[in-house]
Amino acid sequence: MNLLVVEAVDTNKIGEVRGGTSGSGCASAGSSVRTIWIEAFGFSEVSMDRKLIEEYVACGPKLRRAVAGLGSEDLTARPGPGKWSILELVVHLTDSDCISIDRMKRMLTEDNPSLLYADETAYVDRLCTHDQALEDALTLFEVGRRQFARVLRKLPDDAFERPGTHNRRGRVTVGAMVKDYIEHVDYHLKFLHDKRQQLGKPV
Ligand code: NI
Repeated sequence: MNLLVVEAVDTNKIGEVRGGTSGSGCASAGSSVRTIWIEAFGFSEVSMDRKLIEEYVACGPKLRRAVAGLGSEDLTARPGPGKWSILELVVHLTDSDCISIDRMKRMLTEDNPSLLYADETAYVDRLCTHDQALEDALTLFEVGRRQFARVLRKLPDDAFERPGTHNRRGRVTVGAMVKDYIEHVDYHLKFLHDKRQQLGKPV
């Protein structure tokens, strides 16, 4: 079925609505109230809870645990739900993190910078994802968050309200992005766990 899909917690895509099937990893039909709210208003207002920074870092080990015990055939198989393999899903999370951390850095160092759309489906389809290494993707993800958390922990409260303007979604803030990128991992881990189930290798 062709649906208008809201990519629920893809911070680099929040608010973007596009036509397509709900098969790919991020493009789930499971749009949440939060997503609809973000869709309507362009950004999520959150007061920064410092514990979120530690949750943000903890996503690295959590992602690593989620792929434990999988062989190369498991990683490149394409069990449902979603069209992506587990390797594609992990590389997507790593690519999204590289983009989001760069965006937050620019929001912290420039006044309301422009943030450009990135096509996650094209990243997976055109960037030789199955030729990328799981271990390096996990390492990039973990190291990126661990290093950026050292910055986040030192920021004054008002820094989390610093905005950027996405060319499709409008205003976002640093604090909202930290929260959304915790949710981004949890969102995709649900797919990953279901894929493992289909492979006969539940967590
Ligand atoms: Ni995503």
